[in-house]
Amino acid sequence: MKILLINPPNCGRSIPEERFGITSIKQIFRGEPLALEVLAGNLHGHEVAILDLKVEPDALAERLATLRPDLVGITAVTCEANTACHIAAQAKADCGATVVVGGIHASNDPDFFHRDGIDFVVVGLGKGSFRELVDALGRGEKQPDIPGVARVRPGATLRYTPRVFDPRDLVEEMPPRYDLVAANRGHYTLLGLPMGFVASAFGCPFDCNFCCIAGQAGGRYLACSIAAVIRDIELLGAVPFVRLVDANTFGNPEHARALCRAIVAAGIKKDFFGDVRSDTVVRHPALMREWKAAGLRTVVIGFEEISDLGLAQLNKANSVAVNREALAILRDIGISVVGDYIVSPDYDHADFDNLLRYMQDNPVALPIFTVLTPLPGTALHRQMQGRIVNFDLDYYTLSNAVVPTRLPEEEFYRRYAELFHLTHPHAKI
Ligand code: B12
Ligand code: SF4
Repeated sequence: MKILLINPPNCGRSIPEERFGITSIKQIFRGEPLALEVLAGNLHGHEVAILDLKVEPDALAERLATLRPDLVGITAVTCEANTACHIAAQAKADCGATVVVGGIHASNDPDFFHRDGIDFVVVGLGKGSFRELVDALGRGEKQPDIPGVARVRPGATLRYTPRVFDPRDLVEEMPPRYDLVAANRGHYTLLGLPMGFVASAFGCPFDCNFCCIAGQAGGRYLACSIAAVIRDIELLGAVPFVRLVDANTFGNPEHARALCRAIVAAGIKKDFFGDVRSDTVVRHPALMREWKAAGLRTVVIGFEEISDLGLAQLNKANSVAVNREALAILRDIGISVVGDYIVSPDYDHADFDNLLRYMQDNPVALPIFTVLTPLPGTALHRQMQGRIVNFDLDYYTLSNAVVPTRLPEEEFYRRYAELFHLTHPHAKI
């Protein structure tokens, strides 16, 4: 079968830019489409290509015309969901391909893709289930019943058997096909650094109400085997910086320690970036120190809130004191910190002032401010549903307010933009 896997172009719309001419908030990120490389790894025996529209935004029509794929697979985060539907429609119209959509939005809100132009929606980890689907289609099955795969039948309700994910869904013996995007490697930089992506775990054992990661592995936390992670790091070859893309790289501290030791034992000399919770840092400072020696350069921490009440409202299961202590530990070890903070649409001027003061007292190398967004499929979405006024998923970039702001909108976005101006000049990663 000829299979084309498609990464949508950079998309997402910006209210501050469109309504108030504030252009400084919207950021363009570009990194390799690891999900597609991972899926391709388990499609041996088929002719597989990856089209990364973030690198080649105008290549869709030409690539569909030259490859004439039998099957098109599209990945999408929430702000890419509308674009994924447009890509699906074009793939259908231009070459009648079977269209499959997967990724974090499909996993949390599969019903969104229950529409004409799409044939199947893959919910959660797809490396195993997508292969099963391809095999079933290859055998000529029209309505395969595969757990985790929903068949789209417009007019009927979207029905599927939820998949109970386990380590077999990682299909670890098949490495990601980094080679399929080798020509794009020069474009894959993050924070200006040439960066390769490696997955070392999926899902997260926590349950923060705004977070969509639970949908990735059906609420489970699955760590990849040490051997597979080492293999993937080595497959990246000369790329000097490696982002462990897991939502929670240190979710199993013993496993994380074993991985760190294996990196050292393998003689790997790279700079690593990974996500960690602040309470893990505080509970396991020795682990962080060991990782620093193995090359951990920067950690991304979701601090989210600057008060214990705010953290509790997000079900973060953490405290401001722990956040502060983690920063002190990491400063002492010499690991730099990218900190995520959530700005509520309910912020008034005093809240913005407090956040700015907090950032001065607790500086991080690179703060990232997002606007609290009820992502479809999350507990927060169920809580805030009645307040949502903007349902256009193009705006679900985490930098737009989709519920009314307490401050007049323009004032809200001017203060939001100011957070970046006043804190970013100190960035050093
Ligand atoms: C790497 C990354 C990026 C890279 C993306 C590289 C790319 N695809 O081009 C970059 C840096 C570019 C990026 C950008 C953004 N990102 Co991002 N990113 C991530 C991160 C850290 C890892 C994703 C990843 O590679 N995982 C590893 C792969 C193997 O796992 P996976 O994607 O889940 O894939 C599996 C399944 O989902 C499924 N699957 C996935 N796709 C498909 C497709 C098919 C056909 C099938 C069958 C199955 C399938 O099978 C895969 C293998 O089992 C996640 C957080 C996380 N830990 O997941 C955030 C995350 C996905 N990003 C997020 C966001 C918000 C963004 C931005 C909007 C940020 C911004 N404000 O601009 C932009 C969006 C880009 C745009 N269009 O403008 C959110 C998404 C929330 C949401 N519901 O939308 C996440 C979850 C972070 C978070 N916790 O909030 N991101
Ligand atoms: S925000 Fe972080 S800790 Fe909370 S559920 Fe998501 S990935 Fe886990």
